[in-house]
Amino acid sequence: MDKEIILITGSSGQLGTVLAEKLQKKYGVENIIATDLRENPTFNGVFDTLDVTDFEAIEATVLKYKITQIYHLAAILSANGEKHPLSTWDINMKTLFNVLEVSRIHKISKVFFPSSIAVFGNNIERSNTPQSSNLTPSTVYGISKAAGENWGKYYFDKYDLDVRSLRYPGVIGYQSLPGGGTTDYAVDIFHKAVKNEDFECFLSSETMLPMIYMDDAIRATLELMEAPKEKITVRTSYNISGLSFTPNQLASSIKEKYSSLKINYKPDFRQEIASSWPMSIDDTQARKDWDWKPKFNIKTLTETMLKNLELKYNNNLINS
Ligand code: AKB
Repeated sequence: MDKEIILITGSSGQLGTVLAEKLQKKYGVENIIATDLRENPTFNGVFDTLDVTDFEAIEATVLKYKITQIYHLAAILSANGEKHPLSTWDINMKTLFNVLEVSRIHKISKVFFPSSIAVFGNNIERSNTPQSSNLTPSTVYGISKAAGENWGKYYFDKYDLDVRSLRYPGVIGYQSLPGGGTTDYAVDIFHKAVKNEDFECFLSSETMLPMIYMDDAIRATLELMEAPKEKITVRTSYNISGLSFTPNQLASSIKEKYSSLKINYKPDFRQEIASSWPMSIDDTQARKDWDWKPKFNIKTLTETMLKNLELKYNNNLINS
């Protein structure tokens, strides 16, 4: 196997933090080039600041390190994106075009582009939402992801650039915090429980959404990226499913250990976004093409989150 040198954009984000570490273990610390807009002094490994909206900057990074693969994670998420719709579109699309173009010009072997359940909007079957649903996203973030999926396919069809993509549900992990998404409540609630603080939920108690535990999300990403090219039949983006729950169901699961946890439901603008998203996802195609199967259910997810956050807070590894 040729040596892979992997560039990650947005590496300080929720997924990037964990993915960078997993890729370092797999390919060697020196072969993972983590980048983000801002310095990350605590990052263990090779890190450069990089503004992905700047084509010359990303091209210089690709040439400097002789990059062979790119995981393009930098993006503005659903809830934050609604505060500045036009600049969200500009940033999400400009960064993607720069990554696709630099990959085409410099013959990058594989590109990973994260899509999201946000590509779905009203007019879908909300239960077991099929892979081939109509995409009528309700947020600028969702529109940028739906467009991005199609641009990925275009670069594959037209230039044979091997772009692969997953439609992530809400990702839940203890290692990092999400920023500006509609599913963020499902991480925040764990931090509040472990700190013995009350939790105010910005979604209503019965809002069912698809979620995935971090280990499953990372494993899905690596399994997709490692699958033989001929097995990838979806060149827009694969539906993947982890589990689905409501805030009420998650709270009950946490209360098995933290029985005094108090939750106040105060839906805000994010409720409308969540109500337009699927409640659960049909990921048959991912299962068929590259053997996808999630491992975590609500019980194992809750236990793992609580155990690891307790360790972190007790060792003062997180600011309380
Ligand atoms: C968000 O809530 O915006 C993200 C997502 C589902 O893509 N977590």
